[in-house]
Amino acid sequence: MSLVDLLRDVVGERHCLTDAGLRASYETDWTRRWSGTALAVVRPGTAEEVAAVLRACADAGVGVVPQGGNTGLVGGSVPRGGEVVLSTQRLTALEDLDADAGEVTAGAGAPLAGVQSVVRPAGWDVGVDLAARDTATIGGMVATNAGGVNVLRHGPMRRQVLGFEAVLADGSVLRRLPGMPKDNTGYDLGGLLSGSEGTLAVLTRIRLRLVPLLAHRAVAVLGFGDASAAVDAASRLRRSLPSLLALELFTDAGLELVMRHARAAAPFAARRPAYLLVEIGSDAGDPTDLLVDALATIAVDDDAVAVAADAAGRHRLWQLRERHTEAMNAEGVPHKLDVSVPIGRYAELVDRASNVVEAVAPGARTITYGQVGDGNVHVNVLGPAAGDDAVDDAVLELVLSLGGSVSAEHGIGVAKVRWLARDRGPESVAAMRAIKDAWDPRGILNPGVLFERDS
Ligand code: 2HG
Repeated sequence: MSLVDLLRDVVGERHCLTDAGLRASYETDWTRRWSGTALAVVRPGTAEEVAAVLRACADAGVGVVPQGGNTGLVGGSVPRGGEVVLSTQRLTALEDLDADAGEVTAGAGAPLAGVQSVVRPAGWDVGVDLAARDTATIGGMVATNAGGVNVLRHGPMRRQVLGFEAVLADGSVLRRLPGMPKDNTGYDLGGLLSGSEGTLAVLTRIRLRLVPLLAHRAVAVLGFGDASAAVDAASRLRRSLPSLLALELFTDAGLELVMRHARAAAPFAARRPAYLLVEIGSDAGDPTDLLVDALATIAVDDDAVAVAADAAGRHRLWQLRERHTEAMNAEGVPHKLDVSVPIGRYAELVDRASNVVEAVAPGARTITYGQVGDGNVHVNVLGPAAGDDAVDDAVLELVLSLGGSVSAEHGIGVAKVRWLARDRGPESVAAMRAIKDAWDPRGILNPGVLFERDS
């Protein structure tokens, strides 16, 4: 019996896709920079079916690429050539919402927005939020240790994981559900799987720690003469506003693209080189006065401030930042460098990134934006061909020279494999590799992600 026939037996004809047209959307990631052909796409409906798929692929020596919402930006969720894509699309159940404890169990394939819509009426929220919320899945977010806009307040996805269910390459199932906030019983396997990018196991269910819902919000966008002034303002606001939820930086070049592609209006008439978006939250009424008082203590021109408390106004301001990704995609196939640096070097990275890009790719366009509250900069470069790594190398070299990390929230994927050892050092990579070899000795889980394929 062929592998595809075996997979059909496991998941059913309808959920084993071999037709090129049906496979296509699973084979290319959001950037369109990363794509490959899959032997088949399977959509198991239970952990047991996931286990059977993994066993069949291991026996056949065929790699498996786990995929959630396929919103990844580093090539980690799409095939490189000939693997089976294991989509978690059918693992969407939400179970056991505990409104007293603030916990819920989500199927790995549950989109973030779906979980938000279930827990918010109960007075809780998911600690991680991001622009791709309608499509990004909880399992994919844990597997990549996604960060998003509220890391300065609640930390990344790893911090939201209380318990999990996951299937190892040999089909055995690890289950720690519901999981406890205090749980000192040996190695933190849920923590290890967070950020493992599908190389150690396939996550099937996650018990999430929820955070109290801050239903009242106020948002401001401020304009500054340069990135350094915006970063200074962000640092002051971090100290003066304990209710801070998000601090996002973007530049006028990015705003220009968003205005063009998303038909958005500028936040105020006076354009500035750099912008800061600030969001605060409260569970006890409109926090606008608190925000306005804090803004009065920082140096910002009166004609470069927009504040909104109503939902439509906040949405309008957030769109200016959140639609950067789609605006970049509308311009071309961007090189995406998701990096972080110490806050003290943030403005320097924003300022120097375009110079190092220009030096290796004259005429390329560099647009930067990101979460200034946690040091995350998204350096996007338009111009160089998808397979030309020169700008990636130049930017990542700069990041390391500034004491930063080559991946802040998107992961290593296939895009940054060459940079993992440079960033973490050979000893750490050897330790990771030893774990990989112990858990997945035949190397079938997401081959080519995190580590070189043949090492
Ligand atoms: C964001 O922060 C996402 O908006 C996407 O992480 C970043 O488009 C990007 O490069």
